[in-house]
Amino acid sequence: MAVNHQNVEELYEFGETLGSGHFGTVRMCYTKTTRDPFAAKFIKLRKSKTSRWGLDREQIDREVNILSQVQHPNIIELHDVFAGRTDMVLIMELVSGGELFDYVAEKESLSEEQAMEFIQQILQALGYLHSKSIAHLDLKPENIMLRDKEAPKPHIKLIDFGLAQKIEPGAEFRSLCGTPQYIAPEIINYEPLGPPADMW
Ligand code: PIT
Repeated sequence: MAVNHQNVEELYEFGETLGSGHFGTVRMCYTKTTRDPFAAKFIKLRKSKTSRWGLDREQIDREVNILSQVQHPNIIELHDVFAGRTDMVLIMELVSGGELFDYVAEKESLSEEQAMEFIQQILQALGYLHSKSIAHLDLKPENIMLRDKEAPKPHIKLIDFGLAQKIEPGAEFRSLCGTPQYIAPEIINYEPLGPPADMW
């Protein structure tokens, strides 16, 4: 996907904050012309090699590259990318049902039927990513969104490809990344990683 160097505010209007994390902030946004709704992820660029804040341009480019290679009903769609001097803005498909994490936490129990529905969709997304030699490497309930939580069978969308890697078979990739509660043993042991690290 070609990176846009125009000022993002000329084309989009921004609304409420949908979420924020280590990466920056996700805000509701609309195209100025047609009022089509999207979600905008603002990522601060690291000002200097020694700064503890922000991300390197290469890191963001890797995320954008991976997102541009994937098109699947259970994976968030990247719509547009803007690069400014201090920020990058990823314009993404809007999903407004919140995190699977909150959905499960709010319910007293999840039926086996519902758990099956969710797992099936998650595995479909992972099967697709892995068929392209892409490992997500940060799979967790916070990174699994619902398109509409009121739907009888909510539709799942994987998000956050900030740690995702294309790891061709035979290539050696090691990293100490992920979220402590969910990290696969081979990551902890600093062993070669691949798509199986997503299955832990
Ligand atoms: C939404 C609504 C929302 C969060 C997101 C999208 C986030 C998406 C996302 C984040 C990433 C990434 C790809 C997509 O690589 O509350 O529609 O870090």
